[in-house]
Amino acid sequence: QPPVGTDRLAAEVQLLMSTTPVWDLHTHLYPATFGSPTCEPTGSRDPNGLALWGIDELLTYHYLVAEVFRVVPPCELPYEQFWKMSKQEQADHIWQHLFLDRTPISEACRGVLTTLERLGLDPGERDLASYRKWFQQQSLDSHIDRVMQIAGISRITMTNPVFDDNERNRWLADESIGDDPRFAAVLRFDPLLRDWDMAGAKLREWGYEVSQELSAATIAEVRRFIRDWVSRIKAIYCAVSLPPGFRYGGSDDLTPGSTIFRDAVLPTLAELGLPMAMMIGSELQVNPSLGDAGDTVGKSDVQSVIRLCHDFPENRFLVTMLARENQHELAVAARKFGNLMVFGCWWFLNNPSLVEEITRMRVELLGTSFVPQHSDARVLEQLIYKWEHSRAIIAKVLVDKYNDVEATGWKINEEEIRRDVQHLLSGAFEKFLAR
Ligand code: RAT
Ligand code: ZN
Repeated sequence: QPPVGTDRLAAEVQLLMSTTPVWDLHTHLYPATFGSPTCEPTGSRDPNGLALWGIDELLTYHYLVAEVFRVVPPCELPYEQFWKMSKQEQADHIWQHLFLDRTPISEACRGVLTTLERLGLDPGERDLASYRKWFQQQSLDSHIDRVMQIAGISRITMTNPVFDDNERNRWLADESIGDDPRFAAVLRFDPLLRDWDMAGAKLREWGYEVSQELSAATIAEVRRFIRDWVSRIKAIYCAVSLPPGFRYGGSDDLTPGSTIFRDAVLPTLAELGLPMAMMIGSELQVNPSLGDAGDTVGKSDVQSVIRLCHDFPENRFLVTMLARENQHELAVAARKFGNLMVFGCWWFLNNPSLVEEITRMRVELLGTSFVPQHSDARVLEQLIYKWEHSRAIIAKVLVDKYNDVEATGWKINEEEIRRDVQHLLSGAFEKFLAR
């Protein structure tokens, strides 16, 4: 293969980056079998359904809820009043104040516009009624195919919180609910590590013989619970989100969360050969009136991650952190431990300036041995903008890095670019899973 020149190199990278399929390793999306609160053309609708899609869901995304309360403060529209409004009224309110009365330049606002445009609608028309009409004509199942095709997604990884009654009951009622090959399941069990009092009580209710004290018998039952659910949902990994204050102090750490992690969760996952994902740094509900939008970020402890990677060489850890301040230390930790896979620019970091800074730094420290991004999409069509925006930045960083290398006389051919892009967008994750 002939080496590619600088302009061709940029064009080649951009093309491959925008056409290579992505395996999205963390979303909050679901197949149609989980029901949807958005009305189908058939008229069917599940008010508690978990599969979110459509323009009203896009506009009421919690990132935009937080933004609208900055411009229409609660003294003008009390929180309770907003939450009492119908989804469509909330969407109208957000459209009016964030898109019409102001210029929609925040990343979450811009995302809605990119999404509309890629779906073939014209954001320039600013015609919410016509967008609604278009969405009303789509049926979810085939719309999923279309969105995945536009966004270039090969597989969507769900988040399946087993302590959520709505979700758990759906799995119990229908064993095949997760069988859609476009989606992969992930067992999420935050309360096990964050709130043992609550989690223990629930496990007892569900027929596991656990006591509040973490006796050997209790640990064995927690292991059984994890095994049962991993197998029921066919989880490809297990996951928790942890607060900035999360600490793992090694074998002497007897706090309930650490004991369960060390004695129940990690040995079970090692036995099952599944990675453990830790998303660290979300301080929950600092403003509960905002609902899902009420969480914030705090600085976390990378040393605890290092201790876990060191003490559990048989386990694999997928880790992302929410604070910008933790990113460098986490990337350095990944240089020390092959069982640590750094992934994504999570939530408040998923903004172009930060994605660029973080991706650049990670490439400089880790080459291509990390997973640059996940979407965290909660509403199906967000896959489109989250991936389009991120792919453009990852491409930009790669072009710069390739140019630096080519300046030495080392030439990079198209096959090698293809290999790197494929690795960044799906291969690194796939290989880590299969290890
Ligand atoms: O990004 C988000 O939408 C957050 O609300 C959380 O869901 C976070 O990503 C998580 O998985 O806990
Ligand atoms: Zn998430």
